[in-house]
Amino acid sequence: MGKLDMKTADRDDAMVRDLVCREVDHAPVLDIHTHIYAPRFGSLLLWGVDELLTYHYLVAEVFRVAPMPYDRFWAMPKSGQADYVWKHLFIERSPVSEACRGVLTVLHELGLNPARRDLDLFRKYFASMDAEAYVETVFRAAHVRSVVMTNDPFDDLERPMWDRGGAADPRFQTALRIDPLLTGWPSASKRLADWGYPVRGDLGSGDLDGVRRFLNDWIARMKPRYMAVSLSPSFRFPEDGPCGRLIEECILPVARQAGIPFALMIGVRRQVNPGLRLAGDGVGAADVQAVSELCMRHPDNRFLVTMLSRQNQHELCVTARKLPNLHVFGCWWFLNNPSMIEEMTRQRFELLGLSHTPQHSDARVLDQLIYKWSHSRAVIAEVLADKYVDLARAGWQVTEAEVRRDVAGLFGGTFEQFCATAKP
Ligand code: HDL
Ligand code: ZN
Repeated sequence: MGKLDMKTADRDDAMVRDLVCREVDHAPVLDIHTHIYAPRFGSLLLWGVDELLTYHYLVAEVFRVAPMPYDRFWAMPKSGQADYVWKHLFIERSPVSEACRGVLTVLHELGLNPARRDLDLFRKYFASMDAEAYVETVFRAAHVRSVVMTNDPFDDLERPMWDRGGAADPRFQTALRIDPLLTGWPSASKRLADWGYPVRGDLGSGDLDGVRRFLNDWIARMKPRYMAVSLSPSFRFPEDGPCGRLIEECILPVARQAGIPFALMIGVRRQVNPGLRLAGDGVGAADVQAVSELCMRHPDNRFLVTMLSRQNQHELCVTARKLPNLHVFGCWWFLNNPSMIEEMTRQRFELLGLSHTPQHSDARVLDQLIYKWSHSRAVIAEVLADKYVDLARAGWQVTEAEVRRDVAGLFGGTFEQFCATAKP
């Protein structure tokens, strides 16, 4: 390419990059997996700087630099735990980890000056907030149009809140989470029996009917976008134990009839270190062949899949190329870091084009939407711009409307189209 052409090409590249950053930065996103609750769920909705500082990612990190007896930490009030994290991870050493940087991004984007390092001053700001108004503030700052919650009928705190009913809020969509059913059938079957379902635990036809009724009752109640489960690296399919049987005989027929996808989040080693509680889970490489078998054998079901091990990502993308009923999503948990988001998003654009959902926040604390989306948008914009620049090198200039269309798809539109194809 001649010198002049190069200069023109460089200028055009810069224009594309600016356009993509603008569109990605402000695109309203549907966050398809979070642990945030609508305000009507009361104390289940976590927000504010003490909740941010005691996020389980930071708990794991503070024990690395300032170990203490676990029970002594957990006996502290939330503010005491937050003080401990702030001291050891922010004041006594620079907060360079992704979870630490996230706290600073939230404070900064809310207009508080993190450099003041004055935790009590930050607390005053949050103390002045009302939950409903603050939801609006955070959704606006994060450009989030709606989140999908994680709604668990086996959660003793959440279940009674469904008895109270309450108006659905389109900003907070639901997902029916059923881990205990698939990963702890013996005790789950006892709970179903306590709740009045004719379940004996023998997985006979009566049990399978009872489980299908349980699922349908909660689908009618919650109107979930999808049913979800997180599974260990040892997940295999087909498998003639409770997990495989319940998926085959209950989850999939009910999901098909309800017209909703089944979401599998695979690769978590639960409670590697129980002393850390929520922070004690780990990761392991799982078997992508199980995903392939599941999707191949059930072409009329729709599957959303994210895997926790970096090791599984390429094989999952190749598997998705073979299976149109498989939608890959997110850089989950230990993969939700700039270096991993970049690697995974590049790989997905190269192997899947735009037919995937690059990110979900997994936010547990409302305010985290601000940092988790700000940090991810920066990386997704850079990778997407690179792809458009590659296209320009091949003589294909994308238009502003095409960029906006593509970004809307990546930020929830493609997920919604995929869910619509699940409808019977
Ligand atoms: O199982 C899950 O949905 C995970 O996301 C866990 O909730 C985990 O504790 C988490 O919050 N990861 O980000
Ligand atoms: Zn999660």
